[in-house]
Amino acid sequence: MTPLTGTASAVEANRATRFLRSSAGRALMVAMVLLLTVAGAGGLALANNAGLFADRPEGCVAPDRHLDLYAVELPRDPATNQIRLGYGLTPQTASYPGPTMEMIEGECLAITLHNQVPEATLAALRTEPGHPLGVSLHVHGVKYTQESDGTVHSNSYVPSGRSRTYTWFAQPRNTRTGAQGTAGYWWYHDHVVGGPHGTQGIASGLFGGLVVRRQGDPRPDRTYVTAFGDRQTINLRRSPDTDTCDHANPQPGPTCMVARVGEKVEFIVIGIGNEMHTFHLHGHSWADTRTGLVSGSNRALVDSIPIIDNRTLGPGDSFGFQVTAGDSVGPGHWMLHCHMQFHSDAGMSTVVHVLDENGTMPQYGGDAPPAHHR
Ligand SMILES: [Cu+2]
Repeated sequence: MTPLTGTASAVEANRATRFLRSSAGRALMVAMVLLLTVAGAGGLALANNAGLFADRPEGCVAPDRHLDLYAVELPRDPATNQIRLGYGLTPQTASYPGPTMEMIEGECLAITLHNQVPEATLAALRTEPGHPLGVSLHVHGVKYTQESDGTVHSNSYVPSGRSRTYTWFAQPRNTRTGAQGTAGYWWYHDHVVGGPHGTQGIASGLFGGLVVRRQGDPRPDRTYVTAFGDRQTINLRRSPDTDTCDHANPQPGPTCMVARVGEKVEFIVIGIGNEMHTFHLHGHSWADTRTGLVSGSNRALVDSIPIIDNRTLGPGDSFGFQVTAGDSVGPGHWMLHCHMQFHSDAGMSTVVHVLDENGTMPQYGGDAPPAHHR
């Protein structure tokens, strides 16, 4: 806590003490104690009923920001004919992964999830007889109450055609209370579709990345999410479908990772499904820290942090980092792939296209294009 805040608190405390010593203050205090007693008894009597949990975490006085998020059915996967679902800030822009959420520590975010997935689709994905039909929003890393858990047992999911507001709090670090803060690379996903763990929701596309920044963190120019999953997939796709960049007019997106030399590019890496993976990026490396960066000239600190270009990723894990595109290596079609060889051989591979300063897609040397290239 800064000295300024401490001074302000002391003034408040003195003012409160003076008020409580006055007769009006004493009368108000008696009234408040009575009110709390009545409310407390009522709360205990109702505590067995569902739906009476606090709707936001302590520290979140009111949402600072509000978003609408839509869960929709997307066209089936052309390669496997599997059902595909996606989250979007509008129904028309839903995708897998869903929109990247960004928060800053101290911020409280309210997200209203609108379930536009037809009930028949949810029924087709159900793996447990009688399991409720709905979608939800469950988040890692930030704070939320049972009301925003996104699970069936807490009744915090959304039937088809309905909406529900979830509240996330990016609790800040507080050395006085010992709170470690929530800054980091996280993800959000459905926890209801198919069965009580949302296994079918995640496998169908209901997931996305979340970055919580700490005050003063450097901001990237671009952020890409790569979810490593089962069946040797990146964002549920296998090469060549992992990279659909139009070389004449590349449009950044989940299947077109593109940046100009010198841009700060951020990756959010998520492990979904059941298998272990190793994330590897060609031509770039990063510090194995919260941000992928390490600053300062403290030699002992800097030397204690490994610089890596490959990191293991288990189910549910997430990490992220920023790199300078093409730093010292220039433009190129830099591979990004799982380094379990049988995974990469099966198509768990994509490309980050680093363009030159003019935004020109680099040409391949030699006669034959690389194997990943359509
Ligand atoms: Cu893998």
